[in-house]
Amino acid sequence: MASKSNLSFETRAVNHPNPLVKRLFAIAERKQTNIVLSADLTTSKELLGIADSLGPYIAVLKTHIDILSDFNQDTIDGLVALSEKHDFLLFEDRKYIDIGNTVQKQYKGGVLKIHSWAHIVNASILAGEGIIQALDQTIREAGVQDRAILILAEMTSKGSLAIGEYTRASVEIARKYPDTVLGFVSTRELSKHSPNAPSTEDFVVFTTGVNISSKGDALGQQYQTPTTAMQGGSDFLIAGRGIYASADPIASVKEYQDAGWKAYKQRIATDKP
Ligand code: S5P
Repeated sequence: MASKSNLSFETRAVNHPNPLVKRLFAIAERKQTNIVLSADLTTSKELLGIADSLGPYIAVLKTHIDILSDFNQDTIDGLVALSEKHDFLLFEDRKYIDIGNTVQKQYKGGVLKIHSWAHIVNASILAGEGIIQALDQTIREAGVQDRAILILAEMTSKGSLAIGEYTRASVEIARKYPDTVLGFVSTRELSKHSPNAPSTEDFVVFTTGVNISSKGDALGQQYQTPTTAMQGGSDFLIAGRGIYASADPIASVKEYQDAGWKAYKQRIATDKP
């Protein structure tokens, strides 16, 4: 049994080998939040505005940097400054999916230079292990301590094919890169009952498709609540429109923060390994 989800972030941070995970858990405990704001805004002004106003209540800001109509270096400088001001990590939801050689160029270069500013990126293993090898290599070559990868092991959209063997392979590949793969984007904890899990293993689970008041959208998105996500073994809750598109985003982010933190506290108080 390798589930660590019954332990507090503080305890997990002590034993975790990855410095970025230690930092993430420390941020969560310090700010008492496990909310990842999916800030899918389309102008730099809106993105930086929401990051500044909601920054105090979140652990991570997730971006889709390629949806900005006016992306430029000031956008990046602004995001980095706000991540320091409000003590949150930056997660670029790039969902890399190509051969390793191409992905290295997409990660390091282009106009977006994602490696230079995003603490966390995610990738699909549809194309095989080479993609993780490529991202891992780039992170190692740069020699920085604060870059890591999440494997997109499941998806929330209706009819998703990221299931079964694909999801199992995601876990197997993650195990081979313990220094740079910190966990998964998935709807639930994946490695809990896995017979091959080493006892030290502690993947971090980021769960998207989280919304308190909606079940889904017209384009196939499917939601669960903060409470069900946490009961399923999630560690960090990714929420977008439920927060930024509400009438009062500050009130909403506080509501998600309270729900997520309460469910986390309940889990560590009651769950048994
Ligand atoms: O399976 C997934 C994986 C991701 S990263 N389903 C998702 O919805 N996402 C992302 O989470 C999606 O790209 C979007 O940025 C966010 C969900 O936004 P919301 O507005 O539906 O909460």
